[in-house]
Amino acid sequence: MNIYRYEENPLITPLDVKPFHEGFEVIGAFNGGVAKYGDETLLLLRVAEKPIPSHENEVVAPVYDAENDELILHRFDVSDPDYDFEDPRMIRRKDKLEGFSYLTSLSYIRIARSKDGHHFTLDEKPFLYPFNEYQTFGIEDARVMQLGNTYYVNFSAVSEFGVTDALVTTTDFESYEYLGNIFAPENKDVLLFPEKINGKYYALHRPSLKSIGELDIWLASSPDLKSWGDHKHLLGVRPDSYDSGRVGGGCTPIKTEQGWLILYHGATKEHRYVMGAALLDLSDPSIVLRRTHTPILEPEADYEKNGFFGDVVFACGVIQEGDMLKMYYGVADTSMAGCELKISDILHQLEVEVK
Ligand code: MAN
Repeated sequence: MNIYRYEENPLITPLDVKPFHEGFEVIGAFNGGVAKYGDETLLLLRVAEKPIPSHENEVVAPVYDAENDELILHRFDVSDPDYDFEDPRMIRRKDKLEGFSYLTSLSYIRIARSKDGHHFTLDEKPFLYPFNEYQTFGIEDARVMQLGNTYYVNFSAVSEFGVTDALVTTTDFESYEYLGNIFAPENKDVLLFPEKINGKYYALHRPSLKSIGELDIWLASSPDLKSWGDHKHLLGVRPDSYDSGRVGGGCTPIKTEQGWLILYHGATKEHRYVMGAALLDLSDPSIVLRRTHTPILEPEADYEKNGFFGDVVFACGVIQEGDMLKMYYGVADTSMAGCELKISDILHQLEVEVK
């Protein structure tokens, strides 16, 4: 695969972002959804801010209190026998089998704007900051789908109730209208198709199963983008492959003459995240026509291999210019990078790798 990584990479790092909260540090500016708005490229960054502990044995969990509209800091001592502090991203109660009880940072969505797609200026304030009880641990990984002048922005809403997927619309990237939670917990990586297919809207989603099954991509349809049903299993993990551990949609599906092009992330059980591609039937997206057997993008550059959580490339959007895709992607759960690749090259890779 011919990939041109931008020379300015990483395009945005935590050092470029002034913390919104006093006494916090920015530890991540990554996994940004992408939109073309007027003559600008917008990245809807996930900014993760971590409270600076008051002493070295302290771990702090920031939690948004929806009732009083304020941020509360829960302070823990690393010697607390009830909790496990090993994973820097989270605090686990030891009597819980899986998952986490608190996160060590609060994420929200802040916009970076650019005229040339390479140099970005950060907004001073968040675009989406937690605003209800489903978002008390933060808002993560926004994706953008444009229908006419309206942009549909969906994101992971994280709270003690789980990770759900919520939807807002905006026409100006300043104000928004909330349409509610569109997928129940635990679900991530929801991608809305950019047009109706045979009278219905479609979405990719990734239920995060706990008892049986794998972390696979599903397809759902809807009459109105709010109520989703007719769920079908679409793309599963594959043993001994780059996507043996989990898969999840990355970019808004791209319409090509050969089918819907899906750019998704796949990870191994060891959490190495790469980008793969699949092609779905144009008039029935539940039919998978082809799928790559080797990644189209994998962590190679230093900024992709090293960071808060290394060995991760995680695309959340593209800007399409004819055959060319400008793909923006989170690197190492820390920063944002950009690259260019051709749709025709991806389709060719899908062709030669047919099973
Ligand atoms: C995982 C990681 C974290 C994220 C939580 C909640 O543990 O992706 O970065 O904050 O899930 O979504």
